[in-house]
Amino acid sequence: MIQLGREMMVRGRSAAFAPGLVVRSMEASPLSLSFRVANDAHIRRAYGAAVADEVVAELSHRLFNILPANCRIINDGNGVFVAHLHGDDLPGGEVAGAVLPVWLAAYCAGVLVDPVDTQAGSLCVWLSADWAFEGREGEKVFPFQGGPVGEGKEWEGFYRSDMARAVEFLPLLSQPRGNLHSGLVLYWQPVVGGQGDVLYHEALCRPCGADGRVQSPEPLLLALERLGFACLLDRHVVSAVVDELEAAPGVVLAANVSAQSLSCTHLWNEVIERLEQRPDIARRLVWEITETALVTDMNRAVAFIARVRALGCRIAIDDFGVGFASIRQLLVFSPDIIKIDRLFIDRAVLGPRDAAIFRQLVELARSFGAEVVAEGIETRAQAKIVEAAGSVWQQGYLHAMPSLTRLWWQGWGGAERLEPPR
Ligand code: G
Ligand code: MN
Repeated sequence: MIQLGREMMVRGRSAAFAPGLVVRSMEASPLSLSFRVANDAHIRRAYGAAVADEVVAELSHRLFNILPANCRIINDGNGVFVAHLHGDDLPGGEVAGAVLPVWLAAYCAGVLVDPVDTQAGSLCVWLSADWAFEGREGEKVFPFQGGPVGEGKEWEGFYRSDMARAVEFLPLLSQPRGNLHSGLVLYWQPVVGGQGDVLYHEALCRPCGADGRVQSPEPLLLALERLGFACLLDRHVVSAVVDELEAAPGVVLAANVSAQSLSCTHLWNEVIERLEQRPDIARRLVWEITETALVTDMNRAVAFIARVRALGCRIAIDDFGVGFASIRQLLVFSPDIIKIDRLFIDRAVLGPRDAAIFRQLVELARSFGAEVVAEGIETRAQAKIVEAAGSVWQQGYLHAMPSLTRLWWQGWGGAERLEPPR
């Protein structure tokens, strides 16, 4: 039996929700905080209803323990629970409007990196929230960016294995950045020009296990994207890159960000604030947008890009030509830099037809007024084809392997190369 020091209100699934609680009729409360387990349907499908109910019960208790003593928490079923708060010490309407979204977003992000223990093992839970103050509805906070529950029997197994990865990795992100145990190390690889000049250095994250072994990032990144959880990793990397920019005046650095993460507006508050305070750093930061996942909320993504651009940041479209990086995306995002996926230079050396396709892609990218980068240059023959296309930047093993060494500390590519944003 769950022991609680205070009264809680229960409705609907009350018996399973929290046995032993007092059930009373509701009166109107001035402030209500409504939480939704955004991946409730996913958990229900992959682990069963009992586990999904356990998640709601555990999260309600966590919330109950930090809210004022007179709060009441109602289980609305289907992963929704609502905290009702009374009392004279509640913030006024204006204060609530300013403070609550920030607090709620931080709380929901904190829950995601603090897995919930259930009979099926630990699970990472995406909480979305909204609030109402004296009948006035507040905004939705921490909207979910993941896809719907998949079809087919195999989906459950895939979801469980993605979840196992997230449970192992996401808690590491609550460690301070720069801490070796934060689960990630950054490798660096420059984007170079014909004269050995550097456009910028790209940060490439590599997960680092408890044994200290560095792994390929791809399985983890794809698992987090499928779960809809990629934005936490992306925020961690961007923050770490901003740390580097702060430490090295003059250098231009890039971080990879999944297009999925751009719609997570509240999560970026802290990063945006830092960039607002340091325009000199914002101007030296490139956001490389990768599109291995479909953008679920294009309007939010476009608004976010406009916002970071207004701060002076540059936008690059990564892996152009594959995945969801479409020509429409170029029109919408109008990037400062377009990186042509390595697939095309790999093929370009095979024959004149593929070489022509590569050249045409370069022309297309140029017509958007962007700097063009050819990715994955491994051989002299490939570099020659790129050079023939004229003023195209290059990145790849031929020029520099991704490395832990910060080449700009040794004076390579220390200068600001990029023009101020248009
Ligand atoms: O999606 P994005 O282009 O940012 O991915 C970069 C990845 O490609 C990194 O993991 C990096 O290690 C790898 N990479 C960098 N240069 C080369 C290259 O010349 N050839 C190949 N095959 N991979 C590369
Ligand atoms: Mn990239």
